[in-house]
Amino acid sequence: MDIPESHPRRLSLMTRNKLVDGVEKGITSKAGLIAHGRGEAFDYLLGEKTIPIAERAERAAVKAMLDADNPVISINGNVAALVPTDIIKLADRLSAKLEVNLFHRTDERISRIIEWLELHGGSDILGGKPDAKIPGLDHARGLCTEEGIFSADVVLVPLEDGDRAQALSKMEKTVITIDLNPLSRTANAADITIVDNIVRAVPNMLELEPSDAGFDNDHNISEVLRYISERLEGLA
Ligand code: PTJ
Repeated sequence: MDIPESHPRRLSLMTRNKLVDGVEKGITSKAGLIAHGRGEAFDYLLGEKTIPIAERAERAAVKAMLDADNPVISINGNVAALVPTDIIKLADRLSAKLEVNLFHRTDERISRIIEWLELHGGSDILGGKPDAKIPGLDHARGLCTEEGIFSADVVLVPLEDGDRAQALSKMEKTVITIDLNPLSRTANAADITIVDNIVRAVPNMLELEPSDAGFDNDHNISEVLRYISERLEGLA
């Protein structure tokens, strides 16, 4: 769909179009459209911008990934559709592996996402041949690779399902997420929670200096909730 340059919600509509295209290309799941709608609602509450609290978490995430022995970025159908080029650049900056790992898993969608990422300059993308399983998750959702997510010490799981984030945390990995919903189970299971839209967070993480000085995730999530509540009070 063509969106006029003058449309006040152009950016948001273009982002939606990427996901609709993702569904049409067999990359994004239909449930991914619903997940994005939930994210958009929270983005409205933040004012559709990266708040300083989120930037703090982004810096801490960059530091944790740079300090890791085996950092891995998990890719799902929404991440692939929204930020294919930037997520590859981020893996490059952080010397991280990329692994396609899906909630609504089908072999066909995994292959299409790998091809899509290769088209955007990615290489050695894991996930096509799972040979390990995250304990505590039922069969398909737990599949992963030994080389990637299974042996990762630090894992970035943007837009993740709560069960899987909790299962990764039980494996004693440092779990980083990007999730616009500060109330989600994933947001609360993670060690570093970036409450920001992935379309802003990943480009930010390409530029920001790493720093975890004084970072405390529980405190950070509380600050996000306070920010939203004060903003709404102001608007009311
Ligand atoms: O491609 P698959 O099969 O792996 O499925 C991917 C989805 C996202 C459908 C799947 O993981 C899922 O159902 O996730 P949830 O449980 O809906 O959680 C996704 C979280 O991401 C929610 O808390 C949303 O608010 C949040 N979210 C959605 N869009 C964005 C977002 N966070 C940051 N940026 C977004 N653009």
